[in-house]
Amino acid sequence: MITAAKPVPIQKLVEGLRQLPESIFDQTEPLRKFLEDTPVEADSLVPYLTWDRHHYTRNLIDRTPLYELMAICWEIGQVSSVHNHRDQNCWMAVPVGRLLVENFHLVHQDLQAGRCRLEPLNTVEMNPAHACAVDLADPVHRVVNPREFSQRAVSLHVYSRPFDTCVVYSPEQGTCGKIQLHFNTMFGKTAGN
Ligand code: 2CO
Ligand code: FE2
Repeated sequence: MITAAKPVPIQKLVEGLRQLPESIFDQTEPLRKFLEDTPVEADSLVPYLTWDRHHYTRNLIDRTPLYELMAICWEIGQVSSVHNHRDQNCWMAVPVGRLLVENFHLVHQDLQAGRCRLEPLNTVEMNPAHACAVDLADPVHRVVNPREFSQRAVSLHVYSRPFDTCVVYSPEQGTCGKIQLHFNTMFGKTAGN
């Protein structure tokens, strides 16, 4: 019989991440499996949850030189831009609700000229039983909380190493540009960035 792992408080996940050897963060599957095998109790995330009806919120939970861990809160119908992760590894788990990751293949990019060409690749669902990793071969994606899922969602993101800018793309317009990323809260307190 397959039994789902018992959810743990977020602090347990942080302790676990801090104990992992640095080399784990250079691969994708071991940490994806670790996140799937270490589901997080929704109640323990309450200090990190903020909601904004205009945009998903980014809430930093832990950061070391090696990785950052954040909770992202998605109202019904919210989507991210299509974007990259600056060549960093990324893993996402969804302790609350369900989300879709839409992946794109970047056919061409000229950041100086602000031009790009993208093709849709595939769509993957993330939920409490399924964590995912961004594929470094095709790292451009957007996250969607579809209106028809009819519920808020919370995702946990591990980025290694931390990054605070990314490139956003418009597949329709064929344009791209670099943006700065901000936190709504850091370590449970309103962020002043
Ligand atoms: N990468 C986006 C961010 O950090 C969230 S979309 O999922 O990776 O704001
Ligand atoms: Fe992302």
